[in-house]
Amino acid sequence: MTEAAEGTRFGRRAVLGLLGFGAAGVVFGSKAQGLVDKALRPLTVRDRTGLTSYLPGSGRFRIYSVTGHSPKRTAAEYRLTVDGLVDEPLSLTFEELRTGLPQTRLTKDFQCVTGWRVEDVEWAGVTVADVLDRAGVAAGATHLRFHSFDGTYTETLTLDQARRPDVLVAHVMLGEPVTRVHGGPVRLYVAPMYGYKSLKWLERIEVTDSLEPVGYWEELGYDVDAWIGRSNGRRDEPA
Ligand SMILES: Nc1nc2c(c(=O)[nH]1)N[C@H]1C(S)=C(S)[C@@H](COP(=O)(O)O)O[C@H]1N2
Ligand SMILES: [Mo]
Repeated sequence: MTEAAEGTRFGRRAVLGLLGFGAAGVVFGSKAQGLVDKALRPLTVRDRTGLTSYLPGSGRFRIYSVTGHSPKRTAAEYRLTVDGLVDEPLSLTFEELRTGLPQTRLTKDFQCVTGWRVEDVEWAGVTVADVLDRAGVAAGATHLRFHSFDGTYTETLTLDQARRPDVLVAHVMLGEPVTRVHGGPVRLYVAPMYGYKSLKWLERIEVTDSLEPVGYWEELGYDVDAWIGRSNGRRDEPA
């Protein structure tokens, strides 16, 4: 079976499986993304009919998971580890993230590097800057590496990028607790950058002195500094 045909079969089955969660579509990470997109078109036509707005929580997002599934972690069992070059490693509960640290709210767009955009999304959570202040960043640190409990996806930011006031450890998206398919209970939201920086199912922030290894999509050729409108050869409006 060709790569494209396999992507088609897997894509359709997973889309059908996920529709119950309110997903509009699923795309799997592969260099054949364009082919997978084509294969999914009959199902994502629902976007244009407006049907997805009746599906709870989906907004107009497309649901992406490079592993092909949505890992599950309840709010009660959730922990966010902050470690590496820090003064004091942290293990934060969902409750601490929701009530024990300063809360930041943002209403901003979400822009995927493949072209789709969702306007005026309501986000809330704790800025990465506030999380870092709690842990204390040790001398020599230059980068953060974010890890997902899907076991595969990673992302990086420089310390300066991560300290911006519009970079969130988010527990609210679309004005509601982040749903499982959108990376709940806790995901990253990096407002000034393309969507691939907004890692879902966040479980660990590692403070390091090295950019390497780069994140999942960067390894496949996407820009490390993913500024909306100023990277990846695209010209989109900032969020
Ligand atoms: N763990 C994980 N995070 C991820 C991805 C992924 O496949 N796995 N896809 C990224 C990409 S390319 C985009 S555009 C957004 C999509 O977010 P959504 O699935 O909530 O629409 O998640 C980003 N974060
Ligand atoms: Mo994306």
